[in-house]
Amino acid sequence: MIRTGMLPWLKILVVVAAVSFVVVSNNGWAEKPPLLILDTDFSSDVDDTGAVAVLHGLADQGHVRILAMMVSSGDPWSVPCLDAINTWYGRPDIPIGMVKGKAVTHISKYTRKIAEEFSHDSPAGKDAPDAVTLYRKILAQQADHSVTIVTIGYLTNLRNLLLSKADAISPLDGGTLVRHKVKTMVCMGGDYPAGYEWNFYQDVPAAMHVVKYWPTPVIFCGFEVGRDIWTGAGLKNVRSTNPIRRSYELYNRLTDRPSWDQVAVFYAVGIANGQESDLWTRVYGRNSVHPTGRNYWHGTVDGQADHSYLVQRGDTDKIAEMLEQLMLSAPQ
Ligand SMILES: [Ca+2]
Repeated sequence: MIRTGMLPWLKILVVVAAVSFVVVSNNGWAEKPPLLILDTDFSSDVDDTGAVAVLHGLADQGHVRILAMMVSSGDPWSVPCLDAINTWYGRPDIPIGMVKGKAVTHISKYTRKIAEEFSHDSPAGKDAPDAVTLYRKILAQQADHSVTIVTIGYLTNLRNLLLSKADAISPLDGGTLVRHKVKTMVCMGGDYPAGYEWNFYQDVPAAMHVVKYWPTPVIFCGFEVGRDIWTGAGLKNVRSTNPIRRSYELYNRLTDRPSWDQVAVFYAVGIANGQESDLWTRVYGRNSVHPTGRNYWHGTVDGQADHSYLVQRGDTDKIAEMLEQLMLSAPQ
């Protein structure tokens, strides 16, 4: 299913690859899996667990290498829950960073249960590594312009990263480090061309700062993109020992749910591979976040602006089926 969905991406792949210098193989994927960091709130909604399943599914197919995951939620169970899911997928050593300082915190329907029911070796959230320190360590070790970041939660960690100072890890301040090491950021946040969306209004100062100052191209996946793509009920068909199934069971009794975060992760892996999707097109321009938390889109700039947002053009049911198949993927 995933390969069928990918084939039309090949149409303009050669052009994209020539621009971004991604070496691709004949099947349209980069020969060397591109590097990706996931930043997630992983607590208040369950589409984050679906997105992590999509990411592991694509990693199992050899299409991405997961460098690290960062948690932007203050929920102390988020990190152990995430580590439990990574462990179940056979990647127990993915470094996980935790937001420090002021953090948006909600009671989760699933994080504590998953952390208690599934094995992992992660400390509680407050003892987990600082996300900014981990970002700096990971980024400092990578080649220039080699890392894709996908954020599917609040922008707290990324704001804190931008504001970080030079230190023993790197002589570069956060903004310069990001500008050197990051290729693209994909952001599930906002509503386009204008609106009011959870990931932005939960931490408005962070959203305002990141949207204004992030120094690489940013592709926004808005509320309206994932809203109509419903997935999750298919998890009834996998074994009960699957933690993704368990999280949906705890969240909404294994019924369907919009796929905001799955879309962002799926798109991010594609774009990290140098693929432009025929499932979504892009509108170029410039995003901004108002102090109320509302976001506004500002025109186009000859297709050269460093902000763009996705507009769906593929079939909703086919996208949902493709994403859900990835969510059902078992560890390799
Ligand atoms: Ca999320």
